[in-house]
Amino acid sequence: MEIMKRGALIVLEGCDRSGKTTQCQKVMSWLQQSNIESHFMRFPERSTTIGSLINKYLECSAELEDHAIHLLFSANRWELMPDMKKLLCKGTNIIVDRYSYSGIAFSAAKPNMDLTWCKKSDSGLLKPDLVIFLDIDPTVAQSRGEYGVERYENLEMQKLVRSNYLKLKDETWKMLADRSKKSRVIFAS
Ligand code: DGP
Ligand code: NA
Ligand code: NA
Repeated sequence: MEIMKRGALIVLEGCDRSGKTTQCQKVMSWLQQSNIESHFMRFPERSTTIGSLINKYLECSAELEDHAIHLLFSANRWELMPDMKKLLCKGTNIIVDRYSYSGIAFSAAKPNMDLTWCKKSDSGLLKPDLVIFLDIDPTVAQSRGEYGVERYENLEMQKLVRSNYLKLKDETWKMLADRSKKSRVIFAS
């Protein structure tokens, strides 16, 4: 009897302009060339009803109270959980551009929001098998194209977000340092 292997849930995380989207595309094309059944997803997924509200918030065309938008980001992950479970169960790997760690790191960077509270609404979501964190110096990110277009893209916020990410790191994380900085080396945690 052939035993079906569950797909792997692989998440890429990092501050804004850390290069996640580019790296996700590279990983996806490598997987496809290698004939490894894989599916790409991203959070926030802006195409749903909840996602369109999140999109308006990020583009600054809507204002939402901090806790309320936090819960919407979380709901956006919950609404896609059944699809993710189905894919993983039939053996498809999923590569995800951002996940709960963004949810916690970004929201908890706001005044009057803390990590413990922010973790609660994502508790029970599928746990990733691997989290690849693209670590970039927020001042380097700031110099990249189109920086500052969306709500959270400012240096103060991104510094707080990075320090929150580092508090969330666990045994599933691999840290990739930015290669444009010569003093740093790529290391596996
Ligand atoms: P992106 O589409 O990857 O550029 O992400 C959009 C922005 O939203 C980015 O600044 C990170 C932020 N973000 C992603 N997920 C969450 C979340 O769950 N909560 C909050 N507060 N921000 C998030
Ligand atoms: Na962004
Ligand atoms: Na805070």
